[in-house]
Amino acid sequence: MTEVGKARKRKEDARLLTGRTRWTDNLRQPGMLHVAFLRSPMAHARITRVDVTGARELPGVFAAFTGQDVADEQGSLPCAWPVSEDIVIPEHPPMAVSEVRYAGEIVACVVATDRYRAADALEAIEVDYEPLPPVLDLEAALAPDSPKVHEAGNQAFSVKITSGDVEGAFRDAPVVIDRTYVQQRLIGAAMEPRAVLAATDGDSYTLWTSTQIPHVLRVMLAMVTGIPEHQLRVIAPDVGGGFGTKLQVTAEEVLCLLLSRRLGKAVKWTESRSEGNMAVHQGRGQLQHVRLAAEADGRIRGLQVDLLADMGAYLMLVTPGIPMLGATMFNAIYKMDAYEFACKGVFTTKTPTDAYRGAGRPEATFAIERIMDELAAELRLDPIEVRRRNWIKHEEFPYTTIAGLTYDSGNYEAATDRALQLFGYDKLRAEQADRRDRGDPVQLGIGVSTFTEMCGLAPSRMLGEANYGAGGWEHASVRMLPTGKVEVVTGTSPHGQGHVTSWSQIAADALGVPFEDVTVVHGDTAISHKGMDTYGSRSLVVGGVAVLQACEKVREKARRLAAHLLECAPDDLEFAGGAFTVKGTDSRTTIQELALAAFAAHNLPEGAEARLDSDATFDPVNYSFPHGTHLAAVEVDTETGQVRVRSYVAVDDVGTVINPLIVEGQVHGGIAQGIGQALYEEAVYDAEGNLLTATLADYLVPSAADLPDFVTDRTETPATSNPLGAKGVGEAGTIASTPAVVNAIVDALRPHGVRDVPMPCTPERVWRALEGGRA
Ligand code: MCN
Repeated sequence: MTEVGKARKRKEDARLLTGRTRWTDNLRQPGMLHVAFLRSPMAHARITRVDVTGARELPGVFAAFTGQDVADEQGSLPCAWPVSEDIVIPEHPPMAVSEVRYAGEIVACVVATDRYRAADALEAIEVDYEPLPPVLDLEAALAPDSPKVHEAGNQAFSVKITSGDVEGAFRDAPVVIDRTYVQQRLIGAAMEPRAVLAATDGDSYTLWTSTQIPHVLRVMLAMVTGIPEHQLRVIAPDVGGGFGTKLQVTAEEVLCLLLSRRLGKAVKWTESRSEGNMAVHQGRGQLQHVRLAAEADGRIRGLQVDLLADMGAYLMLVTPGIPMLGATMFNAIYKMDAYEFACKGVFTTKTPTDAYRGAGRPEATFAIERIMDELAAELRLDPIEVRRRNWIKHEEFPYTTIAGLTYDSGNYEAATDRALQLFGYDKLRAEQADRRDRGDPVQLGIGVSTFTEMCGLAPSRMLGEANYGAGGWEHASVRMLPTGKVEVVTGTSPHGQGHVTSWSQIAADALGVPFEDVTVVHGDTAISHKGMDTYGSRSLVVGGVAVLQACEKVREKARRLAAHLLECAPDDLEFAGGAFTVKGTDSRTTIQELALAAFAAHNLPEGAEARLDSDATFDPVNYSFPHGTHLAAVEVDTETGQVRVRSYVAVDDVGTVINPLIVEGQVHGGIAQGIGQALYEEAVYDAEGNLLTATLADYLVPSAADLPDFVTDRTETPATSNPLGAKGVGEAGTIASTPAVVNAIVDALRPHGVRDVPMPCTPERVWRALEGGRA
C-alpha cells in the first residue's frame, strides 16, 4: 500500500500532546523584558491626555510609552486587499494617538522585568477620554446623520456584481422568497492565545510569534516598521491553533518589534484570554438580504444578495476580502439564470473583523442553504428534492457557474445518496411525523446542507484579478541527506493541520523512502525562505503539490546519477520501492545509495553538483472545490427552547485523500465550530459598544459533551486542477454544518409557525421564535 491514503497517526502529536514543545510563551531570551498593553475601555472616544509618568516610576518598570511617543515610527497596520476602487483604508496606528474606535484598542504600554509588574503598572497610567458616540448598527451606520467612525464616513467600500438578466428572472416569477439573515460576530478560541517575542542583536531582529503567516508577516512588518527585510527573521514556533485569527499583522507584533528596537532588548508579550476576546479580530458579522426567484417546480431562476459586512473599526490584513470570498459562492452548487451580489463594507466602533474559519464561504452557504429550505417549504417539496432539481449534475463538470467560477469536478448525487443512507433519512422522517402527530413537546427536526466551497487559495493570477495584494503560489524544497534520510522544507505554516505527517506521506511515496525517514521543517523564514503560509485550505492543494513536484525533481536527478553509475541511459531505468533497476536486469541502486554517492561526489555525471536536492514552486490553474452533504437531526424542546443535536452525518468529497485520519479530524473540528455558531457563540456588545462576552464564561464554545458522535464518510471525486487530485478540507466542516443545524431547528418548528431562528439558536431565542409563531 502506498503512504498516500494511509490513516497515519500524526508525527507531531506526541510532542504537542505531552508539552515537549516550543510555544512562544515558553521561549526565553537573555535580559528579556515583558510588555503589557493598556487598552481603551471606551468604544469611541477622543484621547485628550495620556500620562505614563506614574507607571515609569514603579519598581521593575523599564519603560512606558504612549501612542504619541512612538507616533513617528509606528506606521499603519496594513490592509492588503483593497477590493474596490472606492475603498477607504483609514490610518491604523498600532497604538492609538488621538482617537480610539473600539473597546480594546491599545492606548499605551509598559515594559517591565516581569509580566505581573508590567500588568500592575498599567493601573498607574492616566488617560482622559472625551466620549464620542458609538456606531454599532450596520444599517444605521450608513444613514447620512450617523456619527462617523472615520472622517471619510462609515462606508468602507461597495461592490456590485451582476450576471444574467436579474430583473427578468424575478419578473412574474411563480415563487419569490425574500429573507434576511444575520451572521453574528464570532470570536476565535484557539487553544494557544497570541504570544510574541521580539529580540535584536543590534543589527538584525528575530520575531517569534504565534502566527499562521510567518512569510507574509515578514514582508509586511518590514514595510510597516522600516526594518530591512533581510535583517528580520520571523519564526512561527509550534502554534496552538489559529482558525484564521492568526492570519494577521497585529498591533502587538509591530509594537514588540518597535520596543525591541528602541530599548535594544528582547521583549515578550502573551495575551490573556479576555484581552484576546476584545482585541483579536473577530469573524463573520454580516447582515444578509437574500431573494430567490423560482419556477413552480422549484427550479431556481435567479438569486439576489445584498450584504452589509461589518468591518469593525479598521481594515485589517484581508478584512474587505472576507465578504468578497463569498461573492461567487451564494449560488453554490445550483444552476440558475441570473445572479446579483451587492456588498457594502461598513465601519463600526467594534473590534475589527477579518478571517475566521471559512471566511466568507460559511456566510454564503448559510444564506443559500437556508433559503433553499424556505423554497422547499413554500412548494411543499422535500428539501433534498428541491436541491436535486437544481444542482449541477455529475456529467456536467467542468461547469462554469453563473458567478463565473469553473468547478472542475464534483458528484453531488453520490455524496447526498451516501449521506441519506448513513443518516437513515426515511426512518427519521417517520419518527418526526409520529412526534408531530402525538404532539410530543420534544419535536424532531432534520436539516440538510449540500455545500461546495472555493478554497485552496491560489492561483496568483485569479487572486490578482480579485485585487488581492499577494500571490497564491507555494514553495517546497527537498533534500536527500547523505545517510538517505529526507528533509522537506515547506512554505506552509501548519498550526494544527498535521502537515509534517501529510508531507511525509507524499515525500515517502514520491521518493520510495520509509515514512519515518522524512522530516518536515516549517515556519522559520531563515530556513524556509519562500512561502505563502497556511489559510484558505490551501496547504495541501498548493503546498503539498509543491512538495510532490520537488520530490519528483529529486527523483529525476537521482535517475541521472543512477544511469551514470549503472552505465545505462536514464530511460532504461525503472523506479520502484526506492530503487532504480536497469530494465530486464538485476542491476540496481537505491535512492539512499545515490544520496551518499552524491555527497561523496567521487563519480558524478558531467556538470552534476554534489547534492541530491531540488525545489519547486507551484501555482495551480484553478481554486479547489470540495463539496459534501451534511445532515443533522435535532431535538427541540418546545417548552424550554432547548436544542440537542441528536445525530450528525457528514459525507465530504475532498478528492484524493492523503491522510484519512487527518481529514476526519479536520471535519470533526469544523463541524464543532459550525455548531458553535449555530447554537452557542456570539460576540455580544452593549449599547455603549462594550464587549459583554470577553471571557470564556460569557462566550460559550461547545465542548465534546455538547456534541453527538459524528458519523463521517467520503466520496472521492478527484480534482483536475492539481496532480494529487486533492481538494482542501480545512474549512469544509465549518462551512457545511451551521445551516444544517439551523435548518433542522426550523424544520422541527415549522408546524408551530416558525420560519427562522436567529443565531445562535439559544433556548431563549428558540422559545421566543415559538412565541412569535404562536402569536
Ligand atoms: N488533507 C488530506 N487530504 C485532503 C485534504 C487535506 O489528507 N484531500 C490533509 C492535509 O494534508 C492537511 C490537512 O488535511 O494535513 C488540512 O489540509 P488543507 O485542507 O490543505 O488545509 P490547510 O492545511 O491549508 O489548513 C488551513 C485550514 C483553515 S483555513 C483553518 S481556518 C483551520 C483548518 O485548516 N484552522 C485550524 N484546520 C485547523 N485545524 C487545527 N487543528 N487548527 C486550526 O487553527
